[in-house]
Amino acid sequence: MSELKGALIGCGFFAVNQMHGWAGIDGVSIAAICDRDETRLRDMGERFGIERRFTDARAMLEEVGPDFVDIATTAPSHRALVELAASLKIPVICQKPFAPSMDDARAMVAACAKAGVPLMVHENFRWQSPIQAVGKILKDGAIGKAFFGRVSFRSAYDVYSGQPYLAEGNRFIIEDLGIHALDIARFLFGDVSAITARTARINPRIRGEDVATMLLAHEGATSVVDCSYATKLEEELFPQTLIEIDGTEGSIRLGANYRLTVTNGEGTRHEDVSPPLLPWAERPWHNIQESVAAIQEHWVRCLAAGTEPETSGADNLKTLALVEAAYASAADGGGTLDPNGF
Ligand code: NAD
Ligand code: 89V
Repeated sequence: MSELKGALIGCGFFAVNQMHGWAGIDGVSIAAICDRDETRLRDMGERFGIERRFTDARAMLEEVGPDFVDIATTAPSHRALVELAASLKIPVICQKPFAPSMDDARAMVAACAKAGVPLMVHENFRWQSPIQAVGKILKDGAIGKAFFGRVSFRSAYDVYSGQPYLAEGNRFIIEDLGIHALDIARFLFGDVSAITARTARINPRIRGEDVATMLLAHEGATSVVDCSYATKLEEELFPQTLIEIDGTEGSIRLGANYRLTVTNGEGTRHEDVSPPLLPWAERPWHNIQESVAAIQEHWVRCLAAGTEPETSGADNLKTLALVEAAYASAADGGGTLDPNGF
């Protein structure tokens, strides 16, 4: 099979993980990179030995003609870049948050559908191996039918030094981090018919909300999705997502430090489901880094098989609608809203 030739746009803070992830997948190479910032472009090119460097995305895509493009820029640039890729019939991966508005997100999905090119949102948290382990136990029926769930991410880690833009926007935690937790809730419990949300800003040095508590109605189950960057704990757990599920026949807990507990009619068992530390990864980011490699492998498999990625653009519209509905609910003092109307 000939090598899959990729191109990457955006050589910032997170793209380094994406470059490492691609380097670890047999049969894929990144042929060219692009960033408007020449220093970042040069640094990334030197670090990964990429000679073909561009400051203009169109020039890169037209000259290089990649088999796919990986967009690692922040949300305001996504629509123009995804539509550019679609116009050139290049399959495209786009980082989360997919778009700053539902209109932009729908336009990107429509552009790729019209062009007949695959579109995957890099919504990687559900690909963390501890979360996949929880999903498999649930799907296998070990605790019967889930009727309650909690997806929780609470931390006081300084995310602002690596990603200064997180402190600057009117929106913060739901859009940046809650979006992952909401997607995990969809992954585990299915789509959502109602949501209510409350938010707070605890850290006075940032602009947006850094705490959010959301209540979701799924078919047959209720879940709580809560996230905070203002929670000072005895042990800092960044960036672990903790999960609780109660089912008709038992329960699952993904606790601190990846301790999995499953209780059902057979008793209770414990398992350490720590993610592997990939050779290029660094604690504490290694669970996220592992999920980057996992979602990229999923993309390569889907491209080869001609199947739709789990977190396709169309699928991600539902996660993004939860984000929009959560902000609308919080602005309304916690009213209950149907995300399908967003
Ligand atoms: P960043 O600001 O550090 O990097 C973005 C880069 O894109 C910058 O270097 C900028 O110059 C470049 N860029 C922007 N528009 C461009 C354009 N039109 N053409 C060429 N280059 C352009 O941002 P970051 O922290 O790396 O985050 C990037 C995205 O990744 C964000 O959407 C963020 O939410 C997401 N992210 C995802 C995860 C995850 O686990 N999935 C983790 C962190 C960040
Ligand atoms: O995954 C993310 O989107 C990151 C972080 C984990 C820091 O919130 O921005």
